[in-house]
Amino acid sequence: MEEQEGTLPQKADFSGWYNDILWRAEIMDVRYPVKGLYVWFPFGFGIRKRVYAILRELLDRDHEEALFPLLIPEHEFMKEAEHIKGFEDEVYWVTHGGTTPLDVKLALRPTSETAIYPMYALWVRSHADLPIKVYQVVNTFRYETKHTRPLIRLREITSFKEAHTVHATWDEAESQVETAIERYREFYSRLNIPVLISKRPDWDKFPGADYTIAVDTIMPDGRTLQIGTVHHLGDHFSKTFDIQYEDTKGQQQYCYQTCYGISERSIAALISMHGDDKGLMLPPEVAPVQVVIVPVIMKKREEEILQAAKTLEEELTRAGYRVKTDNRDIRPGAKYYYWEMRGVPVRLEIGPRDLDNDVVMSVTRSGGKEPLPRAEIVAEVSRKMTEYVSALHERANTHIKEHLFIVKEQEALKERVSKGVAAVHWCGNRECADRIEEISGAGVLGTEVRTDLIDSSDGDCIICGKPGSVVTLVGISY
Ligand code: A5A
Ligand code: ZN
Repeated sequence: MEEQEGTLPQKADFSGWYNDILWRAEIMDVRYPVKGLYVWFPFGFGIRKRVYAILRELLDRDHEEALFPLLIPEHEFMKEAEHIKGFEDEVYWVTHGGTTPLDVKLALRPTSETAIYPMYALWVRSHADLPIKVYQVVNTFRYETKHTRPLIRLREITSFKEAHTVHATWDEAESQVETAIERYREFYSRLNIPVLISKRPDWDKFPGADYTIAVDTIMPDGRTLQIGTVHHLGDHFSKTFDIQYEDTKGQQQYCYQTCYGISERSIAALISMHGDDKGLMLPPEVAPVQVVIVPVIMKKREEEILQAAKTLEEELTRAGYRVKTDNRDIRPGAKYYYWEMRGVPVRLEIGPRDLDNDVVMSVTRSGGKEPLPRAEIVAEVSRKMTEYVSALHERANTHIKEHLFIVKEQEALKERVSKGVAAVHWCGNRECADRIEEISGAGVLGTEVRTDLIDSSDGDCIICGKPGSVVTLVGISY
């Protein structure tokens, strides 16, 4: 890799920090010559692989993974009116095979409802075929016109996990929505990313859905990032694509459906939530390297030190850790900098004095230096990992608490949303929402907020004063 010049901007300058850390920590190479398309470096892909292993693990409990084609014929894509309206400006079309114009234009999937549901119409025959719970992890294409950003707003989403379920009744689909929300909550809890879950206002729901529940987090600069959505599709698509089952009485019935998705925005949130001025801080579960060993060489005892490092590496590897010994011929300081940037949870230094004392010096990425007895290194590293995960958890929760404000006065709204998310009372009327957005310069994110961070009892609408209004999140989104 190239020699790295300069230093990482402070995290307080979030946008500078974010752009810089992507190449300094070797996550994404942004130099690919098409706007909105980026390259995963091997190190970044190692993180992605582990994050998506968690997602797969959670879904594989009761879903099945499948794979549908990238290309969607125009006539299928154009079937569901709301869905078309929502996506037509964002679709890439394949119009030629070589120099020959195609008879049927083909859309690059912006999402796969119209690829999957014609097949579901063939798969579903009777009530015995239900429910269907299938997911895939694929690339999708959206011609985004808002400012594109690596991992956040892509034109090729490379890591689109979409689940599509089919049920006999509206209620069963609703209960699947709840299951999906719980899975997403669990996923983000494994990554130590606190989330705000709420119901999107009607005008902001997924095109073709009955309703949409969104998962948001708050980025370091106070803006929100939507990192997952769960949609109740009702019977809109089953009527369009003719997905029917024969019930126990021999009657044909339309199915009810849900879909839910997560993209590499989950990785953007991971990087942003936990990183600091020195670089990444990765939860051990997704860190490509969990322990780095840095031998601090003194010429006279070089062999002895390297041998000790090797034994250490073997022992920790046997215990199941992903360990790397950095034997490069560069200054220890440069090695510390390098691995701190890449978010390695625990660093072990071993030099002549440590050998004499039968210890290893440990430095935890969240702070703290401590000599560990050589003989109990596996148990001691495990203790360090636990400490580190608690520190990540603590820092992330503090961040959310410090960026979530209960706002009762219109006058305070604009200032509050410049720093984070405002929780206000809103009566549900569009005019009041418009007014909230006008005053604040932010968006109404959602209602029916599922969090214990704030009191969610009803109150007076911040605009019209109507009593019994629901708590609503307002924020500036990415
Ligand atoms: N079929 C459903 C699941 C769907 O497409 N939902 S969605 O449009 O809301 O997308 C799912 C998730 O993908 C969003 O919640 C968001 O986190 C992510 N996403 C959407 N557009 C994206 C883009 N251009 N770049 C990166 N992630 C994106
Ligand atoms: Zn109102």
